[in-house]
Amino acid sequence: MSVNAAIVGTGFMAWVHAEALARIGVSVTGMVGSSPERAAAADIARPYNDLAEMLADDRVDAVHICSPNHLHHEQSLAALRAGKHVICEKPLAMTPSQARELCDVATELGLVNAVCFIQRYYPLCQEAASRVRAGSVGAVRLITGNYLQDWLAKDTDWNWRLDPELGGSLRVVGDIGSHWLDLVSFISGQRVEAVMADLTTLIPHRLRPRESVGTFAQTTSAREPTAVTTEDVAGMLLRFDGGARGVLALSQISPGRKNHLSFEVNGSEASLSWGAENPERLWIGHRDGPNEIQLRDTGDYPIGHAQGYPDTFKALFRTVYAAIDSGKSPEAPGFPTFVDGLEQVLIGEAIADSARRGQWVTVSR
Ligand code: SOE
Repeated sequence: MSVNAAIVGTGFMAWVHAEALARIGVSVTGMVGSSPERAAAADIARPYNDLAEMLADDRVDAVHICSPNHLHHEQSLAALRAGKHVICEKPLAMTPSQARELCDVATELGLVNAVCFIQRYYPLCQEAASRVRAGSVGAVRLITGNYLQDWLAKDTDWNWRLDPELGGSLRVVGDIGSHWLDLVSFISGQRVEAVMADLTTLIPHRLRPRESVGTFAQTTSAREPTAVTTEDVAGMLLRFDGGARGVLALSQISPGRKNHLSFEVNGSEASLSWGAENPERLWIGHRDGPNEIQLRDTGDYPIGHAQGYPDTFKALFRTVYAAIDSGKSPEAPGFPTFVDGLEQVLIGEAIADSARRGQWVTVSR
């Protein structure tokens, strides 16, 4: 491809983005971290001295924002204003007004914008969405599921996401709940209208390492006791605008659950169930007649040759870079955009408000 990318961030996500870009043939001109030394140590691409130097590089068509959450708004805005297309990790921003500003600026400048809600790009999630659209599931009535992880299950586990200044005041909701909520809206075609949420910090004190620790990583660095305010678990009831009801559980402290996103959609005619840790199978349930298991048979690899998490980034970036190659944002982008990023920030606000007040809250759009 004749377009070039650059990456902001040096952690797990920066590495995932760089690998997916290489796989679709987009070259990376360089990367920027919190310091040139950190960027050099990450050894993913040539380090720039700072964001300004990256944005002044005319070879860069698109910027990938893979930094800690509190920087997403400022860095995305700077990239858009420098005329770059932007692919941002979630959450798009820390507040609705920041997220709205990014949507407005991207639209005004006609630049391609995307948020990495990559779960949509598992082929069987695309299949589930097509089945709902085609009517074979009937009217969607109930959507249940969870997103459970265990990488923060011990009081010695630490990552910048635990610090509200860097990760935001919502943790499991913003970090993993947003993926689930985006996915089930994509599949069902229904938006979350109202929430009743319960957020709990079950490990209120952690032993924070003095040195920073990467996502899913461990350290032996010296530690100091630190109070934690962001939620370890979340439970919620959901009302969708097409009439469906939902029940969701989220956790980053569930031993044995590494990256366990799963959903079940019950429609008037059939049910669909899928999980990201076993992504090659879609369960299709029937009231009359035998239930079915559909094996993935679309995507890059032939059936029986497992595809997974890294392939979702490849599939997302392929559609985003087709738009970037054309030079402007499509009228109806088929990929998740800043508008979808804003949507999750707004739902997050309603979830936080509901948990605070102990009552149902309507998502305010
Ligand atoms: C950590 O919880 C994390 O890397 C998330 O930030 C990602 O969005 C998710 O895809 C995997 O887990």
